[in-house]
Amino acid sequence: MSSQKQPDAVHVDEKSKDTQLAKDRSDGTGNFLTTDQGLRIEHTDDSLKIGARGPTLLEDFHLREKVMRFDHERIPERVVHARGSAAHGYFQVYQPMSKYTRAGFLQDPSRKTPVFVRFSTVAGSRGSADTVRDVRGFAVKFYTDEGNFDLVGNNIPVFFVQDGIKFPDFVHAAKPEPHHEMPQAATAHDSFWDFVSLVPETMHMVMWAMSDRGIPRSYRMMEGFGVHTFRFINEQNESRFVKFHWKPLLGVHSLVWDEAQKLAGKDADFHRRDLWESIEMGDFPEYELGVQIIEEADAQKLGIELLDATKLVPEELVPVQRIGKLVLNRNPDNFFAETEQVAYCVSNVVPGIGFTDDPLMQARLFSYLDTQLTRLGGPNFAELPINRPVAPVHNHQQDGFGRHTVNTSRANYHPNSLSGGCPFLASQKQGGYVHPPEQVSGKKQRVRAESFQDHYSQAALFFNSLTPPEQEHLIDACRFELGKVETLHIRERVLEHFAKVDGKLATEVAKGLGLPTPAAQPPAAKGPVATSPALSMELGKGGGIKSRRIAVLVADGVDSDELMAVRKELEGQGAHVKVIAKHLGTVKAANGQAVKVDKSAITTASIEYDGVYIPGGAASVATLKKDGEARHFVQEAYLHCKTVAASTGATDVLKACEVDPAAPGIVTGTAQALGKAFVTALAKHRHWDRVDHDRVPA
Ligand code: HDE
Repeated sequence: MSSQKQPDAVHVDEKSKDTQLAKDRSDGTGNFLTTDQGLRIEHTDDSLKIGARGPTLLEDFHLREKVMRFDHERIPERVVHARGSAAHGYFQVYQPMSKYTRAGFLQDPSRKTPVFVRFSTVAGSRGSADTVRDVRGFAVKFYTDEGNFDLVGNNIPVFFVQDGIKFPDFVHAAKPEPHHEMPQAATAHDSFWDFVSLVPETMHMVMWAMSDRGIPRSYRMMEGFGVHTFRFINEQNESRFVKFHWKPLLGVHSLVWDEAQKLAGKDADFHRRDLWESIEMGDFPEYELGVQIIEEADAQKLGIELLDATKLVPEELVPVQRIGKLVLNRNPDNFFAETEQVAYCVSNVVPGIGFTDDPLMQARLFSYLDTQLTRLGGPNFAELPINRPVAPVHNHQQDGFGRHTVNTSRANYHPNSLSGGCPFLASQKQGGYVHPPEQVSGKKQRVRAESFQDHYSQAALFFNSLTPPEQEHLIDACRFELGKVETLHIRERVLEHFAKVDGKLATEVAKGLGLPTPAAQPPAAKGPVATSPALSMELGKGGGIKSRRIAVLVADGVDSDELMAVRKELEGQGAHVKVIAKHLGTVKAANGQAVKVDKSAITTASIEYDGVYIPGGAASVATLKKDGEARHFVQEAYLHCKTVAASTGATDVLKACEVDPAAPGIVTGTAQALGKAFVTALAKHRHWDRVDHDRVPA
């Protein structure tokens, strides 16, 4: 019987996962309220009792079920990356990649593979703020014909430690301290920097985390990296090293630290909201998948230890080939069922993709599967709708808490004859996963290789590749974080390490801490390149103003023609305009028209926008000049180096805010002329050249 049956197979397309999930969706609209057993309920607001004021009955199964279900709603949050937001979408390859890999989803440019992507912070709890200084997770689950492939990456291409055995120590040090559980979602405390000061391999990643990469403007505007060196394996079983990258099409952009801190209070969901609203508005986040492919024979020549996750391969040395596009186009239906229950596992690979001996990666291959046993309550979490592959699943795994699958075969073991030997094994040709053969020999020992000992050269490479404003931000971040460290010798020890990265870094941070500068000791080891422009966000800026949010400040008497002209220009470029006034409803324009107000000033702030525009209209300008809230709005945007535009008739508002109309990123002129210059200035994202350290912060 079994030999005549064709094996189950799928031909995944963009909708495959959605169709599968549809079977599990439940919509109460137009339906009766029922118990979990399907029994219709006629009354749910009062428990069953004897008399109106009498005792409640144990017999009340509806009360018991409702309260019992409520009591058990919580599951453990992720031990790291607890705070996250996710979206559905698809991945499409540009060209067949058969020369390098036999992975099916990387062959056919006409096909779209469904994906589920979760972005996260690392240190904070599930309810912590989005805009804290932290690494961001960038985890992608590809539901392919050949099973799920999970690329569980970060927005920083290197990691703090080289060996997974240090991960628990590192995370303990970074998380809130054990005695009082403070601070939440922040590394600005003694135990984190104590660890850093004693484990110099952290230095490269510390540079990244203290740079503007640690405070992204949006999940849609950050890069992603697989971090480890993986393998691509082709049909001929030839193996090459590969490093994965995600490149956002909107460019890579950040917040400024003051803004990030204020956002954490004004809108703790800033990144979550940005992702959700963008997808709802049709601004689908897009990223290109990039690969750096390295021939195994060339690995030694690179002069970079590919198994050391604290090292990157500069793009100038091995270019990033862009091989496909990821598009996120659908928000989840239910946060818990999808975003919370999704389980990414580094060990989920497909034929054509393999691992390396990176000791950090090896620990991850164990950890994800293991942690999910606790978090999702047993071994059957792969059957949860969001985790279930679209590819067919057949094996002898069975039982355990929450089992969904009803196996019908009598033989639950291999080999068997009772079920004709089924399910049977697949050869490589039939899609079986074959580990690439590798010759390995050596002594069993607990050691760190000599090639893992250079901890400073790439930290220096990163620092030296930044533009002066980016370096200044990094120095300020270190002054902030170490300024919060209470133990003097920890601060001093960190400075010693900074001196081994860069003299200016150590001197400037030391000044902020009021400590003597340790003697500079530039890194002895030199990498193959002195600087890598690709590491600077500033040098790689771009992406136009699509999906950017622009605030327009108005009051009664506003010149609505000017407002319309600038709005048209901005919206023509894909930006979103929000009209802000003292109150909701409408304001009356100079020509008598009603202008709809999107937000009242009390409910919003400049930190939620990428730029500000003030249209003319004598009465509106006179009101805004006097209005403290409006002035604060403009001054704050100015201090955060955002583009501020004012029509000629509104430049008095700039004056009232002590904003120099000639400063970089300040655009003035007639509304007709101003639009284009405004768009160009907004596309620069921030104007660092007008930083004014002596101003009173808005
Ligand atoms: Fe993770 N990491 N990690 N990690 N990681 C987890 O798995 C771990 C590392 C990353 O949105 C956990 O399901 C170890 C590097 C992301 O659900 C856990 C080591 C990178 C996410 C775990 C690392 C990451 C996690 C916690 C060092 C970038 C969130 C909950 C050996 C390449 C995935 C869970 C999501 C989550 C372990 C280091 C990325 C405990 C042991 C390097 C994006 O298993």
